[in-house]
Amino acid sequence: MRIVFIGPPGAGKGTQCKRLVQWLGIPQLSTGEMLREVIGQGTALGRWVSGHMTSGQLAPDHLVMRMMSRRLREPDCQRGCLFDGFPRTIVQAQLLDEFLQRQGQTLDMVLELDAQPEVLVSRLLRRADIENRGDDDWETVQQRLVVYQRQTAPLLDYYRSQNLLVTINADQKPDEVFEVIQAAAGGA
Ligand code: B4P
Repeated sequence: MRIVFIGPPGAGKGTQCKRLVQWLGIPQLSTGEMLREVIGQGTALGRWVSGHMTSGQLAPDHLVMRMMSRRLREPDCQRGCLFDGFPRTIVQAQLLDEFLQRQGQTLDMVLELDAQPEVLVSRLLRRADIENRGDDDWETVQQRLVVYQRQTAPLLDYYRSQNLLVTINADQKPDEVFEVIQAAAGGA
């Protein structure tokens, strides 16, 4: 099974994917985590990526797709995977479609995690206190919300037109969100 998670920053994509990994036994592919690993290597590329993330911008499409296609070729992804925060632009979605088509694979479902902006901001500011992430301060979070509306939200129509989109109210407790996701994924 291949499921894409779309949602604004702080909607809980990572939180819910981690739970679903246990339940479905397929890997979680988080482009956010992949990019943070690149940054952690302290190379020139890492510093370049860090500049994008700490200003609330997305990393470049070609770089993200290169990381993702390398990961998708690994054996544990052949049975399926959870796309956590990828694709985030129409270009990434088209590149993913082309990649999957070449492999004779398809997406089963796209889950949109929907929550109110004030809920998202308060979650991310709380996370900033715990994890000290460079992109969770108030100003950067505002910028990330703008970028989500401009660059990622158009994907909802893209996947709606393919009859893949299921919208979940992510404005509930994590356990409650997970129950709804299990019901949706169980029926796919
Ligand atoms: P990500 O790492 O994907 O993170 P995110 O969007 O901030 O958060 P997510 O929705 O996963 O929230 P989480 O579960 O952690 O992206 C970070 C950055 O990487 C992007 O801004 C971008 O620059 C770059 N990037 C990533 N993918 C990219 C791509 N494809 N192309 C280009 N650039 C890319 O939850 C957040 C907090 O809320 C946590 O503290 C959690 O405990 C809490 N929480 C979650 N659900 C909750 C609930 N139901 N109730 C209460 N709290 C909850």
